[in-house]
Formats: sequence, C-alpha cells, structure tokens
Amino acid sequence: MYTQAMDTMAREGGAKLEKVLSADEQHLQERFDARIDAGDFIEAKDWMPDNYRKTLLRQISQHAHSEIVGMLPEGNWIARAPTLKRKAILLAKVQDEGGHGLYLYAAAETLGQSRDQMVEALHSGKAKYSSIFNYPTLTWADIGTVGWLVDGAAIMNQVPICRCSYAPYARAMIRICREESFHQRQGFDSLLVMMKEGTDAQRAMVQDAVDRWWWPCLMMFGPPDDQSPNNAQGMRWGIKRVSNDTLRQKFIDATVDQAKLLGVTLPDPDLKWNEERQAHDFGTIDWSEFWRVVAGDGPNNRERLAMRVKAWDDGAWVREAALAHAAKQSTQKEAA
Ligand code: FAQ
Repeated sequence: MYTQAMDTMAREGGAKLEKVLSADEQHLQERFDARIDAGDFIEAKDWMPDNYRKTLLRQISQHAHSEIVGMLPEGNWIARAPTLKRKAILLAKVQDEGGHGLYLYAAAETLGQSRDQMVEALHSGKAKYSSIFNYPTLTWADIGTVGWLVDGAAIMNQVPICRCSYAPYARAMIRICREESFHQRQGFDSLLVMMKEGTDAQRAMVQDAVDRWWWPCLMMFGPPDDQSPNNAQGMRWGIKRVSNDTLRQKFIDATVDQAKLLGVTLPDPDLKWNEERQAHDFGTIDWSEFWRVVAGDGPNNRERLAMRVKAWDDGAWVREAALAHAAKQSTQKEAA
C-alpha cells in the first residue's frame, strides 16, 4: 500500500489511527496503487489519494519557487556581463528560468491550488525554495559556476522527474530539462574560456567560485536518505525515481572529470575514486549549514525574499491592467 505511512488520523491522546476508507475509496485506492505499480501516469482528472496530491503540491510548488527565486542571483549580473555575447546568453537563461517557474506553477495548479495561494506561501516564508539560491554571486566566475554546477545538479535531479508518475509534472520537466542542459553547457563554456585563455587572476577567480559553490551544490539534493522524511514515500509513489543520496553520488562522479578538463580542484581532500564501489568517496557534508539555510538563515535568504515581494508589489499594476483588459474583451465579445 502506498498510503499507509501517511493516511493516519490523530486520535485524542495522541495515538495514531489508520484512516478508515469506505468501500468505494478502498476500491479507488487499490486501482491507484495498481496503476502506480504498473508504471502508469496519473492525470489531473484521475482519482488520487489526498497525500499523493499534497506531496506533489509541496514538491512542484517548491520547485516553481526555486526557479523564480533562482533568477535573482544571476539576474544580478545581466548588466555587468563582460561581453555582448555573454549578456545575451545570460538574459536568455534567466528568462528560461522564469518560464520554468511558470510551467511548474501551471502543473501545480492542476492539483487544485491557485497561483495566488502558492505565491502567498512563498512570500510569507511558509513555502520552501532550493537552499542554493540563498548564496551570493560575488564575481563573474560565479555565473559560470552556477551554470556548470547548479544547473548540472539540477539536471541530475530533474531528468528522473521526467518519468514522474504525475503526468503534468513529467511533461513540464521534459521541456525544462532540454533547456537546463543548454544552461549547464554555457556555464562550463564560460569557465573554460577563463581557465584556458584567461589571466592568472581570472583562473583564481574561477577556483574561488568553485570552492564556494561545491558544498552547497551537494546539499541541493536534500538530506541523506536516512534523514529524508519524504524520500521513501515519494519513491514508492513514483514522484521521485532516484533517491537523494544516489543522485548526489551520480553528480559527484560526473563532475570530477569535468573539473579535470577545466583545470579546477574540487575543494574536498577526501574526494577519491573507490575501486570497490566504482564511485567516488567524498568528505562530510555540513548538514547543520544546510538546515540553517533552509530555516531562513543563509547568507541571502532575507534579501531574496524581500526582492520577490517587491517585484510582486511593483507588478500589481500590470496584473490589474491585464485583468481589466481581459474583462473588457469578454464584455465586447458578449456584446458582439
Ligand atoms: N533546499 O524529505 P526530503 C534549479 C527540504 S531548481 C531547500 O528529502 P523531498 C534550476 C524538503 O523540501 C532546484 N529545502 O524532501 C535552476 C523537505 O521539507 P518539507 C530545485 C530542501 O521533497 C538552476 C525537507 O527538506 N529543484 O536549480 C532541499 O523528498 C539555476 C526534507 O527533505 C527541485 O525542486 C533544498 N535543497 O526531496 C534555476 C526539484 N532539499 O517540504 C535557476 C524537485 C530538501 O517536508 C538557476 N524537488 N529540502 O517541509 C525534488 O526533487 C525534491 O523535492 C528534493 C527534496 C530532492 C529537493
């Protein structure tokens, strides 16, 4: 059963009681479980257990918020990009992230929550977004590093979601992943130019950026599996296809050779190939830093949220004008 762990109701006195399903619900539940087992995709109109819906809403809305807040660290550099070519690429990338946010909000809306409700949850600090976007982009090398490592980690995490059991999310992810792979390549290319054709100062700038972003990127995959409250259920429902730790390991293994190609050192003295495991061993991640950032106390949490709230407030007149225009058009249509 996919819902046993979560479909519980609290009894007076704190003891937990399995939710009693009616015969109809039991039948729907069994059909749903069988479809998940068979690898079927669930559509918005299909019956689904409440907790499947809630879990999807949580994950998809957090993902949407991450894309939107994720525009800020890079948007900050559009006006300071070193060449017209780099400016055009960065502008396109930041616009893509905005588009990803919109596809994802649309996918989440199919589950019954309005965009306004999701935005309100973000602005009030109730909803999470990815920890990674609470770190500052201090130099131009940070922008290449965000493309290479942050988008690289995002792709590693997101490709399996293209097979998510909830079809509207899976469809959105297919389009998003195509764009993310371009994002990762442009970041790598920008760093490669600095490392191979740049000055010593530029090479040092790249190394400094990699030193600062490496560990937060490993945290992007979420807590270790044995400390991840949602992992097992998400995997059983086919929302997540690969666990946090497995994805993190795959990302590390894929990145080591890319770092060699670039000529940068990954800042982990314990990083080494383990022949027996056919994977890289790596050092201890500072999970206290991760939880601090997730709880709102990272280097840029307050600034990021304040920027989003300001952008929302400043855009009120656009939303009002769009609504007034739509109302006028529908009145004209009715009159015609
Ligand atoms: N940051 O039990 P789990 C991008 C929370 S998009 C903050 O393991 P789950 C593109 C988690 O929500 C990046 N919070 O949770 C781009 C949960 O709290 P809750 C975003 C985190 O859901 C690039 C608690 O910890 N990608 O980068 C984080 O099974 C460049 C326990 O964790 C997605 O959202 C974190 N890093 O697994 C844009 C992908 N990790 O909700 C611009 C979709 C965990 O119970 C520029 N999401 N938490 O209160 C997922 O795959 C999953 O939701 C995970 C977390 C893997 C993120």
